[in-house]
Amino acid sequence: MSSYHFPANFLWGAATSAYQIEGDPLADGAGASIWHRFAHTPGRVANGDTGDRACGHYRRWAEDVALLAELGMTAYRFSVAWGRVLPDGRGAVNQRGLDFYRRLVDALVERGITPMLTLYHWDLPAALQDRGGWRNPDSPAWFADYAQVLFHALDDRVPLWVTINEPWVVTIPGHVDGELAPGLRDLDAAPRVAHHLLLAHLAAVAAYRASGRHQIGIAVNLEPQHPASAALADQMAAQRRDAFINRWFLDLLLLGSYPPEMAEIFGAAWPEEFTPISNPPNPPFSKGGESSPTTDFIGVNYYSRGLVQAEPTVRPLGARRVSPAAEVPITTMGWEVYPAGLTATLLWLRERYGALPLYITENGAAFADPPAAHGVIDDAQRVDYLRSHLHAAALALAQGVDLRGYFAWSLLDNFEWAHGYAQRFGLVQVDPLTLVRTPKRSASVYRDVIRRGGI
Ligand code: IFM
Repeated sequence: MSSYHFPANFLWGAATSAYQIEGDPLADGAGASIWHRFAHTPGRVANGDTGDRACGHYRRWAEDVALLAELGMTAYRFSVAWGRVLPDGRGAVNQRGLDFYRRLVDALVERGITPMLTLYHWDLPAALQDRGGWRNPDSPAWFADYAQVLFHALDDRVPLWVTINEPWVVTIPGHVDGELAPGLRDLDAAPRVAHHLLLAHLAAVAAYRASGRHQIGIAVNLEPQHPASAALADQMAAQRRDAFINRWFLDLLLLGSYPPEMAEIFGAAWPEEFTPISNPPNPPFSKGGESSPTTDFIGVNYYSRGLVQAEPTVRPLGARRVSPAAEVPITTMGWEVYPAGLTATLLWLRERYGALPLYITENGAAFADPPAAHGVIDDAQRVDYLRSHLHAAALALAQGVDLRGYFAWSLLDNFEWAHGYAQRFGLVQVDPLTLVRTPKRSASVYRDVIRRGGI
């Protein structure tokens, strides 16, 4: 394919999340989140970095909206910090926190930029963690109550809602590996944490169906899993990892039961009653449809593929992801640049779950950018990554996949969780001292793609 025109109403955007960019996490009466607590615990985040300042977006939001407009973006995906709106996670609304998001949404709409609002991008209010967090069976109801505050305040201007970002990451790095907040190592809790996240999504969708006027979906991290060798053990490991990462959440939402591999993966820790789901009672899950009662769209966060090797000592999967061969391009996160996996993922989603609308809600790469030369940060590797993945998306569109938008991760260099500020995903550089924003060459390449509506 030498050139391709995307559909006229295709959304072109960039994505961010609250804790990663906002800074001032306790301003104006906000309650602390688990990420605030985690980052302030010595040894949890590289270099002792925290989100206290981040990109200063909480004060510079108007400048960032102007930047989105200058780059020609037609959409912007951001998340709301639950604790700004409900400092204790439940109960009284903090009007000043809510007003911050009202102003942001108003400014986006004024500029003709479609807001896509993520309700939960990992920053649970610490007060709820003190009640067990996502391990607590009440957590879906907490989430639905919080979601309704936002629906009520913003649904007239926000047409696209995402409930939860990457429930797998919340569950495994957050509750099993201890790498991300809340930093637990509680393997036995993982199936229930995941289940509560799914019930939280369903509860928010049910609330939205009662009052909302637009579209609501979920964003999942997906990557094809390939065996590292032809050995049968590696092939079986890749299949288990496919269930674990790609199918755990979507099978339940769209097919009505967990993948059979889950019981094998978790062994005694897998609750018997989870297969099939009993709550909600028998919703009309239907494979092959263009709509689903459980989600209006699927948000795809795609970065790379997994190369999988059997490794019985790694719990719970009995497998690990291995590094790609030395000659393939990799990012500074150690992730292989593998655009073909994006096309494959989009086609796989349609094949397995039906023709639901899809958005690429995150796609991007961390590289060590060169210093500016003659005023230009020539992030050539990110430019290649962007181009090749847009091409991969176009290949899926050309095969009839209902892909409706692309959100680059990320608008700004930001707080990359346990890596602190060391990993840079931005189309726009943020000077760590002055917070001055400088668009990189990838930003101008993206602007040209948007202007042309194609590649
Ligand atoms: O920065 C994260 C984001 O918060 C969730 N998806 C993956 C990105 C890169 O690691």
